[in-house]
Amino acid sequence: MAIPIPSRQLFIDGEWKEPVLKKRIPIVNPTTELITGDIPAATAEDVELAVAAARRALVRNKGSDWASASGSVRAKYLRAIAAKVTERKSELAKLEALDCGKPLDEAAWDMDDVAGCFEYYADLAEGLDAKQKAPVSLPMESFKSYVLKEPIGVVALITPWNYPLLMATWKVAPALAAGCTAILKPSELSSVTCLELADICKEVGLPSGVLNILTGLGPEAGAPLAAHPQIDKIAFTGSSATGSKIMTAAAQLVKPVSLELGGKSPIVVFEDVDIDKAVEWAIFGCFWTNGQICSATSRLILHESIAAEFLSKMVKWIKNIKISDPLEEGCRLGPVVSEGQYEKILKFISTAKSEGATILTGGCRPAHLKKGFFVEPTVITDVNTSMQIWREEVFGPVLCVKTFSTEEEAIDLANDTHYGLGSAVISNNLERCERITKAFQAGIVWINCSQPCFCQAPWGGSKRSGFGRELGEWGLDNYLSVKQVTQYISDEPW
Ligand code: TXE
Repeated sequence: MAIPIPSRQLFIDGEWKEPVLKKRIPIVNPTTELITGDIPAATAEDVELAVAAARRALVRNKGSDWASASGSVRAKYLRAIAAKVTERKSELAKLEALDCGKPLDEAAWDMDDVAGCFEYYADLAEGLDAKQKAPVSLPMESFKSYVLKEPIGVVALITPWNYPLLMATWKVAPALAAGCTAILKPSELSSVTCLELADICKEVGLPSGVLNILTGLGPEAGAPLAAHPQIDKIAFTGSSATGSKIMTAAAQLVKPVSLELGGKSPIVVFEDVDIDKAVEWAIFGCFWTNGQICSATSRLILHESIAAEFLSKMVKWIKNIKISDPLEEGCRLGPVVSEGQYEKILKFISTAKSEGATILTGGCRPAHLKKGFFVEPTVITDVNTSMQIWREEVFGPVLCVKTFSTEEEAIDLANDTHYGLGSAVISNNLERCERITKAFQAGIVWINCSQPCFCQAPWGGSKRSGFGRELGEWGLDNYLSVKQVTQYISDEPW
């Protein structure tokens, strides 16, 4: 069932290019721990070539460049990419599962979302044509004013490993739709499907230099890209620590950035719920993609009157989750992405224990799996708010639980974090849900669910989860600059 991982080069100016320093990074299969191939490792020298190519593509020849092509021309390419992703869905899903360990079914759904996102931004690119020269009403008749929305320029897109191709798409699709040219730097831990995106761009004849893909290490490829003076904007998804470095680099040249960083999102469950349904959402909200989701609702805030029944049902549910090779039929939980993440998660669990918390279920490698970076779905109780497990993002299948007695207490617990990405409330009282929605300090609120995501709705956080919004029209605005044009139209002298 497994397929060989294609050996690829960097994708610069529409061509495969060996890295100038000829370096490569091994790909480790997180299920078998074996090396299954390698990816090219870009350095500052390759960044120079990619940025130059993107700049040429932006302003190639007057009239034949990407930035001034009409939205409908750009849409044609985006739709062609979407069609190829759909055509190659099963192969891409297998590569994604092999590379980052997510169950094959989930990887296949990701590919549908990738295609859907390219289609969606194709529609918005077409819509841009009609929105040009949007009039602004002025209080003086002797002037008229309008707004031009123009591509920001050459953009650097730096992405993480949890949804490798989908996170890249959230940035590439709107950037290209807006008329920007781009350099994508995926995570060194899972770059395989992004290199296949390069192959797709070649197949559909995307003009050379419009999208360049540089795989490589953060400090060697990402840092020179973020600091490059010819980059007009940086869009980043990843850790808060790296986000802060990128913001520092951008500040040197006063470059715009959008940052989608970590989270420690709460899910508040009231006493008036259908417990079985609520358990299912809480499990989905934290263990989907192995908890490696920036918005994972990894702090369960549970009304004390239902806590015992809820947790006992939850443990029963968890015991039935199939943990296996992600390519195996029915797999619900695969390995985490890397040995580093595996060690980090186990360390979080042991620190929680040493700080006095209780491991209600999980906490170890599953006994039936001798190889691979597998961690059991873990639920931790007897948590207090000063513990590391309550405060820091684990980015693994680890849920911590606290109980509450009043609504006010629940809100205080939910907001007791430096992060502000996702949040969820489960209750049959919709008035209460509305109150809680307003009280949550977060960019996203889910009511009676957790994690559903649609490319039409804005995505992003507050507090240390970053700023700027991806997806929807907000995602397109990330890559557009607004130009005010005001004309004197009176015959009278000024
Ligand atoms: O993230 P990094 P890592 C969190 C999660 C995880 C932790 C570490 O808690 O355990 O971050 O993961 C590139 N200049 N999230 O180390 O470093 C890097 O190559 C420019 C949350 O993988 O943030 C990769 O392409 N770029 C998160 C990207 O940044 C640099 C998703 C993300 O890597 C760079 C991933 C530098 N100096 C991890 N250093 C989420 N919000 O979804 C690294 N990179």
